[in-house]
Amino acid sequence: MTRSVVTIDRHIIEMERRFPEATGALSNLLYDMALAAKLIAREVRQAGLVDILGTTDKVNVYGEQLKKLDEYAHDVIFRAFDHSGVLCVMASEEAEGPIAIPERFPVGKYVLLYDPLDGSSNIDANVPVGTIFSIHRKVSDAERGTLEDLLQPGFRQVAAGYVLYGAATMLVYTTGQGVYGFTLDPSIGEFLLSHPEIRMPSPGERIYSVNEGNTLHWDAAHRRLVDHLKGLDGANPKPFSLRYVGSLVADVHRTLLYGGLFFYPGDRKNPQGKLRLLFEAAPIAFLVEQAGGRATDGRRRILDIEPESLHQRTPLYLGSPPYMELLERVLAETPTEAMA
Ligand code: P6P
Repeated sequence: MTRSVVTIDRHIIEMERRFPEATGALSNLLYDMALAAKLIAREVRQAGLVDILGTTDKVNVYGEQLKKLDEYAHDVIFRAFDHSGVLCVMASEEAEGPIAIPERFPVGKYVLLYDPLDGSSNIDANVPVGTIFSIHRKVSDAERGTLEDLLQPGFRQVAAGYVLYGAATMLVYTTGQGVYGFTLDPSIGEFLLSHPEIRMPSPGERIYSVNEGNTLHWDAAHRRLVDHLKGLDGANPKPFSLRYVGSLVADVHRTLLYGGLFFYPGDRKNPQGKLRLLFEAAPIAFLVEQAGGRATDGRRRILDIEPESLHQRTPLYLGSPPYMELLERVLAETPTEAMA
């Protein structure tokens, strides 16, 4: 007897049926994200074969060279949603301000924030990259969404997820009812349910994931934390292994499946760290908490942070609860010098 094949479409319909009041609008958003993911996956897979690698002459709001695939992914997602009638406004990590829904299209009650191709600086080396998305409900009174609808704390998200363009293309999402993972079967062009109810192992594997190249800029507490994790302080009989891809979605996906710790702290050079709150940390934190893990900025739950600006950055620490407690204990034990 072959196991029933659950496509993402069937899964979304079955999840929607659990909520009689559902209008199907959120389901439509998830369908459209799956379509955008397939289009981006096709280009990422072929990137080495056609001249879509390399860079454009443009830079994004962070001054980072915009790669052709970044631009392509940004446009694919915009076009997948601009006519949907489900969104009132969008925002992209690659665009400075709110992205209005074109006047010729109707608007809806949802808000989409997305990082079209996170980790794209790794593309030329065929390192996994990802798309990250975050969905909120409209909260402003304006007919077409505004910045107020975009600057919402993470606990108000109605859905979040990522697409990992790795050895396989996976779409992982949550609507607050657990975390579900789908693997793209390119032979039929369908995302098939491969990871029902992802739960982060706790404590999970003794893995820590951080860019130690920034050690020079860390305070004493973070240097001591990593020394402890490596067993250099003589207080950890079972040293952790270091795994760091340098592509957030890949590092987070591993941590969701294996457990461990990932952190990108603030330092003297960048007191708020490198990762963006709205486009990366908040959607990732929703997934991590839904899978039984924890995600903080070192002091607060990521999902509780009230955003002040669209592209603000935040330190990010995430992992299984026991390892997060270990991290917090060691950081608290060492008096921290001022970051500046
Ligand atoms: P670093 C990729 O550029 C990214 O935004 C995330 O995907 C990744 O976690 C981080 O930056 C890596 O930064 O400084 O370690 O290269």
